Amino acid sequence: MAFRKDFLWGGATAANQCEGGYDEGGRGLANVDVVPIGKERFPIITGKKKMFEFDDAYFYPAKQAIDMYHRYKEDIALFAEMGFKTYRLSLAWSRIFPNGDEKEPNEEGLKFYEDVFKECQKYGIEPLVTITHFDCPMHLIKKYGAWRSRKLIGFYENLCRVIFNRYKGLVKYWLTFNEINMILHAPFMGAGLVFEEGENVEQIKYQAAHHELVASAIATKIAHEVDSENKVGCMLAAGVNYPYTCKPEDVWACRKADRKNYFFIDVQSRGEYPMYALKEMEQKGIKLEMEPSDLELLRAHTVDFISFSYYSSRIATTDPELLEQTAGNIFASVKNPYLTESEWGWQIDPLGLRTTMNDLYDRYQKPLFIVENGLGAVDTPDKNGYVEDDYRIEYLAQHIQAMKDAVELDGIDLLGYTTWGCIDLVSAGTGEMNKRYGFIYVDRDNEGNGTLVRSKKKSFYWYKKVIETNGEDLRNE
Ligand code: P53
Repeated sequence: MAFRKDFLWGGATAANQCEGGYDEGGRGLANVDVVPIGKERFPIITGKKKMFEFDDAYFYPAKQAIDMYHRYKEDIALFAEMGFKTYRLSLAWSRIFPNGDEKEPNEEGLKFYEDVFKECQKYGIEPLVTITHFDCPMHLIKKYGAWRSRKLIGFYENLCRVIFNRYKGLVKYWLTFNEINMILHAPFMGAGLVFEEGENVEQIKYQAAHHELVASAIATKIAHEVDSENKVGCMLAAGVNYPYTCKPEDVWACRKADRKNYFFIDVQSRGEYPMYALKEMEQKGIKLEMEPSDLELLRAHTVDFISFSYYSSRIATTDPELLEQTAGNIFASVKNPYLTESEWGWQIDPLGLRTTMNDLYDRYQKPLFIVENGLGAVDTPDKNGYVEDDYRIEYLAQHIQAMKDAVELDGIDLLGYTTWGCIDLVSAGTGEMNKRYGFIYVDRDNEGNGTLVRSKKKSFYWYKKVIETNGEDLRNE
């Protein structure tokens, strides 16, 4: 058998993409609420255009999302029916600290997640909790400039202290920051950063990243102190880079592109800034402000496991024409002529998952956890809400086969696998509802119309069987 007996099969969601209830239970506003669907979304999530309030001219899909705030019992029951061993979800920071800088937490917010975890416990589902999945309270953005400010470390620390104590015994798997490298690619969505004309954007991003890295180390420290059972992971938007050609310059560009991402995990897992990063910052004139204890904290409190999302491999090139074509994408994505792609142009590369896993395992020698993987596609339900999503089954089966190879043939220690958007939810990149990843269909469209009724897709029954056989039977009947 390829996978360990206690392999954690499941699915993943994020608070802002599924909960809705944005102004209920005393919740405060966050960056992830004020990002509309439409062509303004990209300049906003990348911090180029400021939007700090709702504007009636736009539609904000996160306000209601799929209303999981009110329907979580029904949804968790469906996850249990599929046999989930784990459910990855995130906390909305602004439910627990509506402004972010209060001394005392909001009891209603804390109670909400306690109820969710108890619901999971009822079915023997182990929660895997992302402490922040892109969200930052708006008040912290307006008053302190979000993660630009060192003060955020203290506010995040308060959040961690509260949740680790409150959920002791209910939760033991924690991720500190979702896709921590997203701060470089979508800095407003990822870390609440916006930039003024003429500012040194790189300096600000790396300083903010330093604050997150220190905050992550502190979180790890407290988690271990509060409960020795706690396991803390980092989380990377992963996807190995390939050189576009074997031209040495392309190979070098590829090495640099991988390092740009691995840099974060080098700090979180090895406990120190890698020399190549320090040198590059020096050359770019980036000067990090640090407190004397920072490096010691980073060294002493490294993560227990390495988690990551994987959707696709990437391509690195030095060809100016090709580079031109990729401007305006969150991740540069030159087309790989050997791969097919999704309806959103994301290239499909199961073997790339095995390569990525090997890269990470060679580099860190810590257990891996795949916490996001899946296919965003248009689904066409019949009148009962049933979707014949063979394309999704095929994508997932190929990726599970690749991870099986990585475990069985390469000897990688893999803790679990949670598919992204196990129930249809709002897309982070585009704000669309029609870009669906789920085993469970949700009746809602891009404009917010629909009954929100849930129904099972073909992949629901398929994934149930995959879990039942611990990944042995991947056939699509
Ligand atoms: P959507 C871009 C590239 C890689 C991962 O993405 C990304 C993104 C952001 O779009 O984010 C992760 O919804 C993220 C999830 C997100 C998921 O990938 O744009 O952790 O919040 O929904 C899929 O199709």
